[in-house]
Amino acid sequence: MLLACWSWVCASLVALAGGAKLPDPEVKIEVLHRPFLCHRKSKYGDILLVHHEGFLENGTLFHSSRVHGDKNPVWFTVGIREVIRGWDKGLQNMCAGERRKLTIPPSLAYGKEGKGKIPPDSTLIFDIEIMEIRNGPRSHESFQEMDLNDDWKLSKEEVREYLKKEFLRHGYAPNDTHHEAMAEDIFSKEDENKDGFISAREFTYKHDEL
Ligand SMILES: [Ca+2]
Ligand SMILES: [Ca+2]
Repeated sequence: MLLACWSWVCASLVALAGGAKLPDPEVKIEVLHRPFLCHRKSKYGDILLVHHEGFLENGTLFHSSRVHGDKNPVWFTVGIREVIRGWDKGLQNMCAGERRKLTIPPSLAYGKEGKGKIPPDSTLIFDIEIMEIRNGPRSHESFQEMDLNDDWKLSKEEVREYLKKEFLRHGYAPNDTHHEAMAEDIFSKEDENKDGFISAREFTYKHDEL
């Protein structure tokens, strides 16, 4: 399981690495199953739990989360390039229980290099099912949860409390020294005007427009 704060830090790093942009090719999205009940839809910054099968264009299966590894679905944050860009683009606006087929051009997947079993310049086809959707570290809900005194800004104390809670929630022992260092790191990136607080605007600012 990913810790929310790691994704948060990761998002800032990705933003720094970002460069000039060309118009993007599209992901082809086909809905295979849409559940009758849909309480909320996935959006930028959400954490998704998914099962997935990946195929090459010739039909070769190169990965299945149901068959390979520990056979568990995987968690990731959508929209921050923690995964290939084709997933970031193709898995928004989805309900829990929904299944989609995504056809992803190489430039939104592993590009000219390829990776492992994936040859260079491969178009990839994924069958993806969302098992669960959770609020990501960038959501309005997360901000409110972190802002303990409701003053619309986060102090270092509040960020440390949040990190402690996240650690416990994921079954790790809290570690004050570690949280202190993480809070420092987060503030050095997120507190843009260096006033010692992360404002709601600083928090929800999208580093990477899709
Ligand atoms: Ca506060
Ligand atoms: Ca600030």
